[in-house]
Amino acid sequence: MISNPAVVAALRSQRIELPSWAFGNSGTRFKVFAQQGVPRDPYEKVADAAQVHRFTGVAPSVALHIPWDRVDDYAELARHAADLGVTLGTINSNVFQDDDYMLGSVCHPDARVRRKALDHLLACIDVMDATGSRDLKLWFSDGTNYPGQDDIRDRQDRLAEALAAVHARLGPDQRMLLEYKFFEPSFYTMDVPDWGTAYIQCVAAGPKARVVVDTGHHAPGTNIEFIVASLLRADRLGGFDFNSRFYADDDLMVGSADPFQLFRIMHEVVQAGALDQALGVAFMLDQCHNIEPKIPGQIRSVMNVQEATAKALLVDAEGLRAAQAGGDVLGANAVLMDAYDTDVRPLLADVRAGLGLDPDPVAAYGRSGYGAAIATERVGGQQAGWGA
Ligand code: LRH
Ligand code: MN
Repeated sequence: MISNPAVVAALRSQRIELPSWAFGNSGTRFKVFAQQGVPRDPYEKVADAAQVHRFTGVAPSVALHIPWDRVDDYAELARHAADLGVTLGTINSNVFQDDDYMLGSVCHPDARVRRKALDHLLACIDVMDATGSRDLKLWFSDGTNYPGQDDIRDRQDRLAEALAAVHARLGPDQRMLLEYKFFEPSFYTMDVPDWGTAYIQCVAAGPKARVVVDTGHHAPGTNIEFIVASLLRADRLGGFDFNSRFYADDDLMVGSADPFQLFRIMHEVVQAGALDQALGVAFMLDQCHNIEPKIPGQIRSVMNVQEATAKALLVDAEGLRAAQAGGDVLGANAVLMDAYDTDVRPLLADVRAGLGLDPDPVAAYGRSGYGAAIATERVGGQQAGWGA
């Protein structure tokens, strides 16, 4: 298959941001399994993320989570990252792990608690100033568990107040990305449960506010690509938290549970020209490798996004438009399925060869010995996890 130069170029310039927390221990309420060689601090997390970029060539930035990635000197951490050929990316706030937030953070009935939560969000912007990050990602566990527990509209007013204060604090080139989730840890209402609520709150907050689509945060059967197309049309898609799931927010490797869904999502992205970084859509992974080795898991995940993107780039856009315009239902569907059914692995091997990389990143990482080295070197200390 002759690789189309424009497709190859688009794939070579793809940028997928990695989550620092994917390199730490993670699990469920039943058990968090510790793994050998897991990082003990943000410096080691960044070093592991740099390995993913080393073998894929398309993952040059690492998102941080505060306070999980708190350090004394963020500029020094940014220099450490630069020495390893990567940058520090999106800053994630965390107002979901403090006893004060039992009834919510920015939506809490008590103004003192809301102030505490807002102060954390503003402190995360100070971190962005130090790391040079563009985006602040806001996910709120806020919600209620029982009908009547609190007033739904009052909580929306409280949320809007906090988002307005965050928006006002942002620098000229900084943005805030609001992430929604339909349930968990709250089980009756989540204060940002869906894209509509996130969109309403972003429009109210201001032009620097955009919506994040976490692919694990929808009710089963939700047509996520419809949401993506709608947010792109409204110029309010800030980015993705990519992962996949069979049931709930499983945070499994993107594309592993439903590669066809990932393809349909990337089809909407490509059709809208949103692979172009100029449109400001951030492609981030948000995953937990509870039982599988973490660095190879991230490498495989990046490859899954590349494969879905490559297939989306191979869609015969003209043929599709013609079939759609002609009401040719089967013809239009066939155009899409032809692209989806294309084996793009040779194309991606070309892309990697052009970047001076091994066509098989997972095997190349295995041969590098890095995994074995960190397993022996990283003894003692406190392994990183979902705790500060
Ligand atoms: C919430 C979420 C959010 C992060 C957390 C690690 O489920 O998707 O994006 O802050 O996971
Ligand atoms: Mn997420």
